[in-house]
Amino acid sequence: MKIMFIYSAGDGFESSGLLRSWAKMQFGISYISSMLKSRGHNTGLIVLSSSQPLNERLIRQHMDEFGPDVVCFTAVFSQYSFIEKAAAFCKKNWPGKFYVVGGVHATLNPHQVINGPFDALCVGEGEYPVLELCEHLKENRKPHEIQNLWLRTGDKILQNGTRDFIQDLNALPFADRQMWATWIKQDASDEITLLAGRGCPHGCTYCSNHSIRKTAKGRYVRMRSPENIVREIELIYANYPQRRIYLEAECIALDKKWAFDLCCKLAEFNASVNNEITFGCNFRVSGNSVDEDLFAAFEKANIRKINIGLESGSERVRREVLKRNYSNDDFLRAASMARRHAMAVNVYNLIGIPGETMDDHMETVRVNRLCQPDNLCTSIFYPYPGTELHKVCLERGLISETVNTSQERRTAVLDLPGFSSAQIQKAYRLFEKRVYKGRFPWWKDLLRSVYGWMPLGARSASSRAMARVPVARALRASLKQQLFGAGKTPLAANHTEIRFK
Ligand code: B12
Ligand code: SF4
Repeated sequence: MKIMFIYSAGDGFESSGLLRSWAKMQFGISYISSMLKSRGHNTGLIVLSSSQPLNERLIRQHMDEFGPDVVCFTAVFSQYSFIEKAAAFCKKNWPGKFYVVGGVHATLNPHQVINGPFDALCVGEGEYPVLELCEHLKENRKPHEIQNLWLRTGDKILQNGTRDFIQDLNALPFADRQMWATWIKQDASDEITLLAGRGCPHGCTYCSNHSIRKTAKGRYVRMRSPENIVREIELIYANYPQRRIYLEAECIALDKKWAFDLCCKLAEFNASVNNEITFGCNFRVSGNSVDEDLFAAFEKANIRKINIGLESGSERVRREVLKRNYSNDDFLRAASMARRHAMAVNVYNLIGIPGETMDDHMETVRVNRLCQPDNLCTSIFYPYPGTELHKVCLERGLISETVNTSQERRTAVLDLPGFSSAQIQKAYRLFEKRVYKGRFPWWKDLLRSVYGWMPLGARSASSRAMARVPVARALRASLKQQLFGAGKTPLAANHTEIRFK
């Protein structure tokens, strides 16, 4: 069978229409595709930009050329309305195909999504359900009892139950990177992502994990074996020029024994090659994860970048609203430990959380000032349907049933009693400036402010335009270096030491 995947993203595109980096590759459909290929099916991919009008010409070209039997769509909440439009267009123009949708949004909101232009939707993991579906269709059997799939025939909807979460991730073929090759800009200095595990044991109220966990039975937090991960790294090493790999898992330290084993294997791998790989990963601060031995193991494994979520600097907001129970001191210890072990520290922050006040936000600024992250990843809180905080927002009348998805995480959608939407927007704009204030000469602060005022579209358009001119590109790189510092961090002795860039 021929299966076409259709993926969309709102940003991250070059002016050429290609995705800017391998980090933009989506794992879900890549795993489904490799499973299908391993059983002799043929797969294709179309990548669309949801911030542009639907590119009908591109869809026509690929649909006609490939001639799929099944078309698979994937969407997170904010991509769903665009994907629905794309599916309606396809269904109208190629009526004989079988249309399936999956991904986090369909998983958490199947009752809404089944009313879209699809023949089936998938709740949860799709590798085996799509494989079964294709086998049925290949044998001209009407798809019927396929666990995880909701099937629509006319007005009738058959809601099958879900199978257990896939327990042995090592049994899956590696994610299909080949399908993305013509859709992603090729750049040897880029970072390639690799999925090291699935699921998270924590219950942060703004994240979808606590809801996804309830959609099936079986162990939800699963890690691939270190040996299996290294086999994929070997393949990447042999087939791609990139020498930076991001180990995607909700947190690298969810299982400390596993993390130590993985670090040993990564160090062994690096000792066996001429050109070492540097790694990056996510780290969630929790009771026992801030461990000197573990960070020493990260250093030996050549982990050089760590993403840590602070989210809010207010311990009250973290504990009572976000269900993230650790102290600011734990967070700052983790950041300084990472620095001591030669890692660049990227810190994730949220602004405008329900229950947050301006004072709470200034706590977030204060903690970030103490930490002086190498990079700030800042978002305005956005309530994703299916999460606990989305329910809270509805109950408190902070949002209506429909939340505007344009400018997700960049535009304030809440107007809070102690933090108005205008204040949230301003806090977002000034965040970097506040965190790094006084650490730079005045003219760098001024440039940062100008940059902060520029709408995002203008920022990326100017960036893209500059990238096309070699002299401007060099200037931009030097300016970025001046403003944000180099990737590698001087090693701070402890968190009270503030790094002047
Ligand atoms: C890694 C990651 C990314 C990576 C890679 C994306 C990816 N999914 O591979 C990057 C950085 C690109 C990314 C970007 C974004 N992400 Co993200 N991401 C994740 C994370 C941490 C892991 C996803 C993952 O790889 N899981 C493992 C794979 C195997 O699972 P999967 O993708 O869900 O796919 C399986 C099933 O869903 C299903 N499936 C998926 N598609 C299809 C299609 C068909 C036809 C079928 C049958 C089945 C099926 O089968 C797959 C294989 O088992 C999740 C958290 C989570 N627990 O899901 C957030 C998460 C998915 N991201 C989220 C968001 C909001 C985003 C962004 C919008 C952020 C932003 N503003 O830029 C973008 C959207 C990108 C896009 N256009 O879709 C939210 C979605 C919330 C929601 N309810 O919609 C999540 C859940 C985190 C959260 N806040 O709770 N993300
Ligand atoms: S630790 Fe991260 S991935 Fe896990 S529930 Fe919290 S926000 Fe989600």
